[in-house]
Amino acid sequence: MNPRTNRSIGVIDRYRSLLPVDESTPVITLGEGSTPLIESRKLSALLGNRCRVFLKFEGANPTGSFKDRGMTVAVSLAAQRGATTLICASTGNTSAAAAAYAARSGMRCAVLLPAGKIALGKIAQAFVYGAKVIAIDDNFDACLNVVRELQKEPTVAVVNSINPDRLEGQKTAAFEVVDELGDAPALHLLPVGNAGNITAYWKGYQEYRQLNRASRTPRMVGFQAAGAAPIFLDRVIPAPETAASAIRIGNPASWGPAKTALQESGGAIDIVSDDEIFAAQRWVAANEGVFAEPASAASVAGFMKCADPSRRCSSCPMAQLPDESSIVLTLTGHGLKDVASVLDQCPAPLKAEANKESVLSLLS
Ligand code: AN7
Repeated sequence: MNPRTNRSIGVIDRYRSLLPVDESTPVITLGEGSTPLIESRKLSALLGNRCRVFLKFEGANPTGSFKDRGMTVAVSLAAQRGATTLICASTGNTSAAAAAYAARSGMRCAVLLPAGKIALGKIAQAFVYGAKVIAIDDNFDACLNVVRELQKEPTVAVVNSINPDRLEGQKTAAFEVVDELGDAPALHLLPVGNAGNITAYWKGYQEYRQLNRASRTPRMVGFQAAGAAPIFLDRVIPAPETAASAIRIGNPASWGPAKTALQESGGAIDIVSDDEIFAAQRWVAANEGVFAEPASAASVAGFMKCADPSRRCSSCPMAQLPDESSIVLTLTGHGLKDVASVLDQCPAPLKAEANKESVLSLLS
């Protein structure tokens, strides 16, 4: 494996020749990318140790999610083109990243959020980074429709993933996986909301294959929350519902490209229930020390489903894996973004007196 690149370098400087930037692009970065790829022997054990399983922990990005990779590219290019205001619709993480990179660049930022449906950490980020926070009494899909109408406004840059610069930045996560493993994995699992990230990873893997930096491309496997599963069900979901608020999306922006990625890669899309998501979130925190937000845990929940012959579907890509294969799961965002959803399920802490005996009696 290659040693990781210096973390203070952002993805534009790490992968400049593969990104749509030039010498005059002002690089607006927070040192995003180069996130940990953590081997999980306990997940490998669920497959009888036939394969090696890795967690790409995107919660380690500067604003706590993978969105920073796309935002550094989108905001740098928006600045180069003379934009003065950034705007996005968001289930939370895009708005946090947009607000931070706007602050860094000196641009203004407005974020359209579905009222009452954003994890508190993400709202706090948008406020503290200085964005104008606009709550819309409707769901994310409605917010995105408003943003689409604002696309033609002069000096405004839309930084949702309908902006192709976002996906260019996000594809760098696939580059990092190959650089670290020495080749592409056999399978790549990730949660799917707007389907931009699965599209971006697929683009990155294909580009590395064409450059001969990888000998193959992985099968892409996406997981949607059961109550917000438009791609799995192949129809728009007008009122999507899931406690994994980041992926509460009924009409994904990158639906078409994601279907292409699934087909071309020989991959699959499946669903996981909210109960499976929260169980997986606790499992990966308690067993591997990695705290990911609920939406991110959809990839762990999905892995667990596919690792279980009694629960996976007949065409599951995990059923046909050669021994020694590598499997990568992206954990898209940090668990600290949404502590309320965890605290809801926490028991009260144990109580002890302020002395050794009292504490020891609780440890036996
Ligand atoms: C943690 O922030 O759509 O399939 O507005 O925050 O590329 O949409 C977030 C999505 C997965 C889904 N995990 O990725 C937004 C937003 C986390 C996320 C997804 C999101 P896409």
